[in-house]
Amino acid sequence: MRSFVSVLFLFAAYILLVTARHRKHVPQRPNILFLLADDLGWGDVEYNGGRADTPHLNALAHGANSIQFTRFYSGAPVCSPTRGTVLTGRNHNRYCIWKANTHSKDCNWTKDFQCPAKMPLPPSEVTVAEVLQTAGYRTGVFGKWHLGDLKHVENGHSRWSPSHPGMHGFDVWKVTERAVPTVNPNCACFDPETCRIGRYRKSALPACSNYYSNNVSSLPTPCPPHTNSRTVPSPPCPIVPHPNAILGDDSHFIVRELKSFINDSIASSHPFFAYVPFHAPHNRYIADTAYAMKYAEKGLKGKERDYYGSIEALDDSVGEILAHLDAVGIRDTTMVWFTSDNGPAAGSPGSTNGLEGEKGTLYEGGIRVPGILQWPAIIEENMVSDYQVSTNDFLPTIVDITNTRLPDSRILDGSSILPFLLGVRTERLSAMHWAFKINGDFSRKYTAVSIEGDLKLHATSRTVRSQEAVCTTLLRTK
Ligand SMILES: [Ca+2]
Repeated sequence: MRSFVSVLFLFAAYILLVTARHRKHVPQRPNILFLLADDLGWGDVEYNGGRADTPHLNALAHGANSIQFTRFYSGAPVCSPTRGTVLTGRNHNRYCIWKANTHSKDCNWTKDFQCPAKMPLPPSEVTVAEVLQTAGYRTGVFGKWHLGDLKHVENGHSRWSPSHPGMHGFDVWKVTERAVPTVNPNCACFDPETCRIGRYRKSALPACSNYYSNNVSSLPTPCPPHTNSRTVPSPPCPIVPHPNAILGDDSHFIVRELKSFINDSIASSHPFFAYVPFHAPHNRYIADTAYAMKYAEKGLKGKERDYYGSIEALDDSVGEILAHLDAVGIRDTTMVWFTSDNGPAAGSPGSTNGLEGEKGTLYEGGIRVPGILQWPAIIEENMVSDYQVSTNDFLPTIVDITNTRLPDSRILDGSSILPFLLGVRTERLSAMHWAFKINGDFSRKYTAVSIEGDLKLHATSRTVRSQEAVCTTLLRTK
């Protein structure tokens, strides 16, 4: 009898322990930072065998309040589609962003909404920024937008396009339309040696307007700050390039803008969401002088020197962000996500550290990317986890944590990882799916992939017209 009571007591204690763990208090209004590298391969970070020095990312991955995900996936194998998945929680094929640089004529939605922009994220999509903006968050995006041109020409004047970040829930934005050089980003430049020292042909100066912003003092009223996420300004507001020359490393510029946004958010007593899509290490990767010299001293030159140098500049920028969170006392109340939008580009020095494929493919090297989440409020000890996460999961997770809602019952392709963070769930319940057309061209081969547990279904078709799968393989992803 005594042993039965003892067992009963131990069982009750176990239940209490488990329940207490599951009752862990979840702060509903954390600050949220989503840091996104561009074309950073699985093997490009030092902690996964990369050749660039990434001490800050190493520390973040190994930090006491971090999870290092070994199975973190981008929602697509190229830029624009993955960015759509981050913001919407939905597969990019649902809103016609088949590829990077998709032109609006490819999209059916333009029949109902005349958008002159390229690569537009449709206004009908609801972004995580809109959800959080509605919930009282201050929202900002700094870096590479790549979800629609920011401007269009109307009656000879450059105007805001209907697909800029202000249309998608961002209060503050300083963004580019697409890739820019990782040094001196505000000017078109094609030669690393020339770009590095900021020496441009005068003929290139008119092109020095890659960054656009909605809160520069030169904007006329009543346009700025443009915070209405659904209304096209009427009359359309002129789009104004960032007024100052941006010299030096682009990642550092982005962080300076981000720190200012964080400080303003604290001053306004609002929680913030900042989406920070860096340009590094996407081509044209150019290392700023100090970084270039460091890797030159290691015997590297040309593309390798600049590629690794631009990654270390990115790493230093991440370190600067984390130091700033400490300096202003919000490290514990801020969740920090870090990942990449796809694998390394073919022809770049980027590394998958042995994973098959590269950017543009749905093999592991194209979509399995570095992934880290730091959140001291919930994560109490470092964990290296093979729990599968996709960029599609970001919005559902944030909606779950903040106890917010989407305005309708639209289909989401991601799922919340909060149950995993709380220890309630140890394995992903739902499969993850990709469908990608090479170069977005329907007449060429497409690939569809599903991952469930350790199994990966990889199907290809010669033509989408035939709907005929000519190759289907089932393979283990590890
Ligand atoms: Ca990319």
